[in-house]
Amino acid sequence: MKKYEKRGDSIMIYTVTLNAALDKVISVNKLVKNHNNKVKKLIYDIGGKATHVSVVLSSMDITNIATGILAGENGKKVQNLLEAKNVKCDYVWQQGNETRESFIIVPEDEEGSYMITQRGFGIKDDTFNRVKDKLSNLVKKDDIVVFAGGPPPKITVEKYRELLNTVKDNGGRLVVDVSGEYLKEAIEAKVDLIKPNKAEFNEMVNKSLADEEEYIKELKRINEIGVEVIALSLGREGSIISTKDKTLRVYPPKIREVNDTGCGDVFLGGAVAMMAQEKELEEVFRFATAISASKATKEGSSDFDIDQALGFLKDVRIQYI
Ligand code: TA6
Repeated sequence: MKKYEKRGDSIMIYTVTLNAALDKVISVNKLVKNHNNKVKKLIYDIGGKATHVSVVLSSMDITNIATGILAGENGKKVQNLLEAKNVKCDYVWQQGNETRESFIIVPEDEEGSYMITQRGFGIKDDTFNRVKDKLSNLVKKDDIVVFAGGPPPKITVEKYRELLNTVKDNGGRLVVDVSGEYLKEAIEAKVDLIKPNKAEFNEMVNKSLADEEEYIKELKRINEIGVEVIALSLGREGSIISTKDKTLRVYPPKIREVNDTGCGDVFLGGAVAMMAQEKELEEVFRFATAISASKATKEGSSDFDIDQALGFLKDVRIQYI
């Protein structure tokens, strides 16, 4: 992993959630179509992806600031949930709107969950400019800025690129978890780390890659363009980590899954936590995999247990391919 030039002050990490969400995690015994399925348990949790990265960093006492866009009573609920997890918030608020809701249905009789997310409200130019100005004023050389989550309406690919460039102009490092045309922009911007899943990767390369060898060929092509690290998420099967010099196949520990929602976001949070401590590639993604496995054993979308994750480290298997 790229090393920072030692700075007098410590680096800062900013997480940018442009389309935060209030998650409503609903567990049911089983989900039956055309049936009145009764709620067994309802948890309000933090949503929107980069928010989860801040939750991981703050749980490890790694200094960070959660920013992006919030609105209304739902926005206040999200900020309260973040602050209850010791996350320092500095969001831009848009008046007259409500932060969206994500509905995550977790049937207890099967693995996995069903996620239904609202699109979110349209971002006004003034709101966008305030986010851009905030990043321009705050980000310093070698700071890490994490963009994660689908952008909201009116944040065009061009505007997204403007935000990435604002960070780059200040010498910041970029970690991006996004899909579609936005992911292509991130690659063209030569960000430091991207974390697509298989579907997002196939969509981005515009073909359905058949086997590991084809994936690795495409991964190396993107490394050559200038993206330092690509973490290709394979969900429950783990991940492939690609840099110019190395390719890792990382296998997660065996766990009893309760809710897979948020695993990718907590994985990214774990990776950023290790990057900020300048750990080597293997250690970065061993920890990312372990903490993501811990999240899978929890009900909420931003829950995990650091001690449980540390216990999983020995069970994460890493192969060089
Ligand atoms: O990955 C989990 C999650 O962040 C949920 O918390 C839910 O809010 C959803 O994803 C939001 O995804 P989106 O891509 O719509 O930003």
